[in-house]
Amino acid sequence: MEERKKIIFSGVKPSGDLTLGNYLGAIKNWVNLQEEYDCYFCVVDLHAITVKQEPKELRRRTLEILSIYIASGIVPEKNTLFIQSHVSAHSEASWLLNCNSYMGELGRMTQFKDKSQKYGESIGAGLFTYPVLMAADILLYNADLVPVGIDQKQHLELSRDIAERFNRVYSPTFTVPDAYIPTFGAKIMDLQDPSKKMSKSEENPNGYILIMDPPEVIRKKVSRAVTDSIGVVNYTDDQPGVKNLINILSSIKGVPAEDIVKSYEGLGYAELKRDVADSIVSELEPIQNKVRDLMNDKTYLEEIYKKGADKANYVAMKTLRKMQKKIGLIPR
Ligand code: AQP
Repeated sequence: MEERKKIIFSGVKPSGDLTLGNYLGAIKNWVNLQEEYDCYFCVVDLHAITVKQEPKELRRRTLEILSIYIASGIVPEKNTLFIQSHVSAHSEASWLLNCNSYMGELGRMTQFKDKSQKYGESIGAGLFTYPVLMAADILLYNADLVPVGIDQKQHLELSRDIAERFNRVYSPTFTVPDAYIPTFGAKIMDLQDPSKKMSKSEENPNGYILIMDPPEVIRKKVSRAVTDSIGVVNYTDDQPGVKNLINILSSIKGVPAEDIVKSYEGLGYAELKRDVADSIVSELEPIQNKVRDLMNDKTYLEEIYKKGADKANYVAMKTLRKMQKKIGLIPR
């Protein structure tokens, strides 16, 4: 009998234009995993609306992210590519799991704590329950593995807790998922403030590189990246700006940081920045060209996301029905 392929679920939210952090921490790694796993790659638009979105921009970004997935090398025929809001089971399962989650565990999420500092009392309730929707996304497909950057590790651990609790209370229902954190590029930092992660909702555009930034903009942003006055290329926490540049290079080239450091003996930050900019441009330029082509072919994109939604819906509904039945809801 043919062994079942292990299942992967992952997604990116269209809350802003995607950064190099989203690419290196998530999408680039998916490309390598698609052969070995049965993959569900989702544009998680319901997560994006946890903060205010301009409707027209949200629509554009949703399709652009789908295009970025494909342009980065995710093959639509081999994987299930879909838009989260097209599969209503995500919202329904999220409610059922909300009723099995605790305020205390959600209040401990560092992303919520960080964001609540920014929004204060007017923070949206959706930002509080966001990790439960994320658990629903993952558990509906019985994902074995969830490739994410380090920033999402805590949310994934909560998904595991929620799955284990449901399994204990109502009998085994969900696969308990594992995080898959990439060896290189798991946390790309802000170019202007390397103590915080590169984020698409950051206000200072010099802090991030967008996947769709033109080459000259990429070069300018890298040349302005904050370093230090030490002047020697070292991979150490005392030089967080330089460490971040090495991490970017290491992630794009797939070479360990120590090897990169060795190759800069006797060289300075100018050479390092030049090489980092060159490597980002050569990695992103072909992707950008394909994205532009795909964005001009809305019929093709529609075909992909409709097919994806049909397939995802079938699997997700099966799990949702199981959940409803175990909880005691009467089947129609
Ligand atoms: N800086 C980063 N380095 C490595 N991985 C990262 N990811 C995000 N930023 C970095 C990974 O990208 C995937 C998708 O993330 P998301 O869009 O769902 O949410 P996020 O983690 O909250 O990303 P942002 O860019 O920081 O969005 P905003 O600013 O809107 O909150 C995840 O796997 C994440 O780990």
